[in-house]
Amino acid sequence: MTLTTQPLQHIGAEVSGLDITQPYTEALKQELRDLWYHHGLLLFRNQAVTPERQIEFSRIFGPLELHPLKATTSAEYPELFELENGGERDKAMTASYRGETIVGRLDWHFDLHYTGRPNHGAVLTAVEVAGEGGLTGFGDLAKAFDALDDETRALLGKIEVAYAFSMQRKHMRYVDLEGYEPGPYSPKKPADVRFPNFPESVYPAAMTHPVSGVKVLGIVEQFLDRVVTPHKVGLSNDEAIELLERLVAHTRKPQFHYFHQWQPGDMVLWDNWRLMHCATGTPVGVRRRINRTTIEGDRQLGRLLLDE
Ligand SMILES: O=C(O)CCC(=O)C(=O)O
Ligand SMILES: [Fe+2]
Repeated sequence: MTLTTQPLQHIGAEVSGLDITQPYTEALKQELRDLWYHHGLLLFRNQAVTPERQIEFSRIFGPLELHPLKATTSAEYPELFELENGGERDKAMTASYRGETIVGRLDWHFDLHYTGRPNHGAVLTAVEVAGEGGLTGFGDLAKAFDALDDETRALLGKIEVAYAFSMQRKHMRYVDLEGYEPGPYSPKKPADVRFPNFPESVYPAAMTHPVSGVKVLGIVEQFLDRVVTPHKVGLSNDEAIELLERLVAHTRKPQFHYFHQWQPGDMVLWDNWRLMHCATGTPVGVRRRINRTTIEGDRQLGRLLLDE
């Protein structure tokens, strides 16, 4: 197999020449890992995906992880996490955004961020594509870091940020709450979705990718709470809040984003130590199914604020 790449819009690359029904040589596996680190986001089209093949492909990038949200893992394949819209789980995922009722919208986030140990990456495959909506957005925070001015980059090198896990979107400080109304069944506390009550987590504002060494902006809007001890770097609380507002606005610039509209046979792999992602959600009643496998995070990128 000979792989070729084509840039996607703004970030990431589409890879041609892979056939997941064929065996992988060691050289091909290494080439795929190199492309993953280089681009952060890889799209493969027209793949004859089965759960077994998705699991085998994902293992090229590391051991697989089971997600804490047990309710949605596949009974047959514990490594497979089924994301479904248009089924019985819709109720808890439904909310209103500027008068529109939407199922499964997710703000920009890193997966498992609240554990201090985000998974290394994940693979999504299209099982059933939505007739309307259902895009997955990716944002390259290495590119976002590079695009900052020198002064801001130097300041970020001295700062840590705290993230406060919460189930209610309206409690999050830096997401866009304009016109947002939770739905009648929106979860109110972690136990409502069988989640543990995660403590706050703290990350460097300028993260270093553990493998590639690239600098990654450690700012993502979901759960973002505050700069830790801003006075230590000479910032007032007001200045610290304004800094986070400015950085969140920076991460929202389309030049760092790629939104994937799913087609049957699509498979997407991303580096969760570098890219944030989001989901646009679907209108009520629209069916969509994505199968997901998760590549284990074997490094502690953040710490939990348990007893400080
Ligand atoms: O449904 C999607 O498009 C992505 C959902 C998501 O955030 C994830 O799989 O981690
Ligand atoms: Fe996610």
